[in-house]
Amino acid sequence: MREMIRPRVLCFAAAIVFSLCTGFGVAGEFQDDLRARRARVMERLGPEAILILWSAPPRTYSLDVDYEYHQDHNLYYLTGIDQEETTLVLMPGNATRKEILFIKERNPVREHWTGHLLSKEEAVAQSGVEKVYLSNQFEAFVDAVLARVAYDVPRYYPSREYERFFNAVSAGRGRLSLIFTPKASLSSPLGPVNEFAKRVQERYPGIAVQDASDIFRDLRQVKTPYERKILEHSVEISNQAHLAGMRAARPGVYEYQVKAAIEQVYQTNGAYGWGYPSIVGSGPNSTILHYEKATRKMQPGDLLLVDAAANFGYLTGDITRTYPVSGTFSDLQKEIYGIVLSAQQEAIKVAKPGALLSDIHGKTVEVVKQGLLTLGLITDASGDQYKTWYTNGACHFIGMDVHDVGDFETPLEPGVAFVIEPGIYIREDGLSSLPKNADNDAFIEKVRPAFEKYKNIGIRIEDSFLLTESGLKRLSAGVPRTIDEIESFMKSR
Ligand SMILES: [Mn+2]
Repeated sequence: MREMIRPRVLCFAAAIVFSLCTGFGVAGEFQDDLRARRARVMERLGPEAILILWSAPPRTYSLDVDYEYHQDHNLYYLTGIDQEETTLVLMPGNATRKEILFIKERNPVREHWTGHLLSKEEAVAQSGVEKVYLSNQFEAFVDAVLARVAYDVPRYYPSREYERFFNAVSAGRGRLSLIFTPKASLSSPLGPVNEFAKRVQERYPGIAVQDASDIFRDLRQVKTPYERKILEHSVEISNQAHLAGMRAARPGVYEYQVKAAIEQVYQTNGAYGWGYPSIVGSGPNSTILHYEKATRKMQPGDLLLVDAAANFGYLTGDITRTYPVSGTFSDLQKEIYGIVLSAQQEAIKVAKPGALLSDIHGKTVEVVKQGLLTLGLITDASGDQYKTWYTNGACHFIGMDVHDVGDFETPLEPGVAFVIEPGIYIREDGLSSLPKNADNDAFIEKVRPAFEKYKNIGIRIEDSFLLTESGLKRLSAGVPRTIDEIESFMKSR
């Protein structure tokens, strides 16, 4: 027995010594995860590639004021550093320097104005990357290694540091991996990454340039245990924010006051802010999918559609609730609400390992079609008439981006986070905006009575889910969702 225990005790002791020596104590869980993420990226890259990832540029708000800085998500995913002018290089074939970070040089005068910049030691501690250079060394580094010249290695001292990559380049197998920005059109200017790729191809035609987007798409689609924990916490903040919004909403109050109540909860709970601009739309505004103005005064009898979530630790959920500002649903509102809710509830049953997001969406469509037919808002459930009123897709991944990267063709597995968000929007111009033709004329004539009854009702119900080894977890379950839950919450507030 004793023989079996001893190795575990040793490992434990070694772990303590390691964390004491390297300074990765309490904060080490994130750094361990970052290291594991980089290792998985390097495995996909292979030893003959070099990956370069740049930080997001600061963006001007106006004149000399910038928007709050927000890091590029792929760079943050691998470094945990949210400082501008940061570049990560991965060279999986290197002997020791497989991970290299470039950071902005410290400058006391500048730091007096705009705050602390990371020292090399702090960058090491924050990212777990052990080789750190200054950003003004990046040009020289890249020029050297692409030309097969060892960088920062004593000149007359034989080094095998970069040998694997250099040999690959000599043999015409060297690859440069970048994340390309999608091209808007042929005439739009190339982004900086594409410009960089073009210059490399001109100067080093032997190095193939490849897009690394798929690697990040695949890895980010399956959340690590650490990410799951942060995402759950992020959604919990959003849940509290939705409750605050429900408490603030009433006739005579402006939409922006509800928005303020929601976003205050983000700030007081240590979130960076919103994961996407809050949508707070009352009355007819509830039928606008991405209504962001929030300027209307709410009227008795209005429904309020709130689609909002916090960004905590660079992870965001996505939650929508639609509720009556006076506290009780009208009968007509209940009819539409009931359809959307049962569409979501039926779809949840489909959300199992092995399913595709399109299967879940398909289930919502089935239920919505039947409901719209029953209410007289469509005349034929076999075709696409429902798309007049159900205009959004029910599912997308969530994570660092609210519409997160991920492959829709990959079956669901534990670690995948996504939303189910069916909606019905009876918007004022829903019929008049249909293309003019005989079919539509007949359709409009038949559904007009129902349209007049339900117009200006917009309802979306959206929850954030995490598929785990023990089943599906509705992370936003803390926000009232059924008609009873909502009405009793509004009564008790
Ligand atoms: Mn959504």
